[in-house]
Amino acid sequence: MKALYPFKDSLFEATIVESFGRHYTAVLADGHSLHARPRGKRSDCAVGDKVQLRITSKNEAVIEAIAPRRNVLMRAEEHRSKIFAANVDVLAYVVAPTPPVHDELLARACTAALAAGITVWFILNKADLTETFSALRQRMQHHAAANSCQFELSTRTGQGLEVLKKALKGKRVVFAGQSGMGKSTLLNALHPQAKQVMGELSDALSSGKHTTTATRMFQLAEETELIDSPGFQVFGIAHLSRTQLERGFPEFETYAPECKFYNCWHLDEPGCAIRKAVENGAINGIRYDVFKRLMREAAKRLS
Ligand SMILES: Nc1nc2c(ncn2[C@@H]2O[C@H](COP(=O)(O)OP(=O)(O)OP(=O)(O)O)[C@@H](O)[C@H]2O)c(=O)[nH]1
Ligand SMILES: [Mg+2]
Ligand SMILES: [Zn+2]
Repeated sequence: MKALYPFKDSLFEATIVESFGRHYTAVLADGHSLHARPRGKRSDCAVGDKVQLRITSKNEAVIEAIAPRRNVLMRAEEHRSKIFAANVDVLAYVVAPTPPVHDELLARACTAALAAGITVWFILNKADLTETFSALRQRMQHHAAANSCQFELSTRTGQGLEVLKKALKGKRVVFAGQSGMGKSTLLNALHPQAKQVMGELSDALSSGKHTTTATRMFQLAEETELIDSPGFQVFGIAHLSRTQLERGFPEFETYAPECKFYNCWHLDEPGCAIRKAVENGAINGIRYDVFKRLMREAAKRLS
């Protein structure tokens, strides 16, 4: 670090590797890490961002600028928004037989990713819970249209980890999902130096608290980066347009052109081909129910 101090007030390129509220950790090209804070009140910087830093003291820097992004994975409620990560290749949505999967939360997060052009994978963890795992597999089939790849594994037994590792090669992947699914445990299994704190399931569920509170990126290999993120209980998608929202339901695309009205919202309109596809089982009813809730929410916001 000493070597940098004489460069006080010079500008450096860096990557944000950790965020916790308005606190960030940034890493310079030579591997040095610094505590970085945004200039002014804004804190719209995220893990994965390339930034320009002004070094202010030995371990401190101010974020002067954020480089243009390829994409962002974010959520937005009415009055606040949160960027999980920037410039990512894949959202790996982690589920398990326990705690129970929340279908709407899953659909919301995947819709946000797909709308941003980010590929979605499903990670079905805790395969060692053999009695309940097949029910999970069945449930996840409903959402099959939203993902491009599905992995079954157990961080406890190590089953399936090698297959996932191969797929991760060369990608920047965000592990996200509800609390208690085993994201941090998986990160530790893939990257033993990660040392992410893991929670007791009972704690996570009864207190509503999340074990992981900061978003952190780990380098697995030269071009492979894994991001652990805090579990969530809400996932607002107020930032998405109607068209973006529809991108979260790619299985509708085949049928939508047959709707009677060109501008069909697929809600109560007569002659809706999506509703018909739900009735005859071609589109999953749970997914359609979630879609309706998201569309009604969007209709209120956009009207
Ligand atoms: N049976 C079983 N339990 C697992 C497995 N992986 C993780 N767990 C357990 O699941 C619990 C939650 O794990 P975490 O890794 O803290 O979960 P998380 O998704 O990071 O949770 P948050 O940080 O709160 O979002 C812990 O008690 C783990 O031991 C697995 O493969 N099998
Ligand atoms: Mg965690
Ligand atoms: Zn329609």
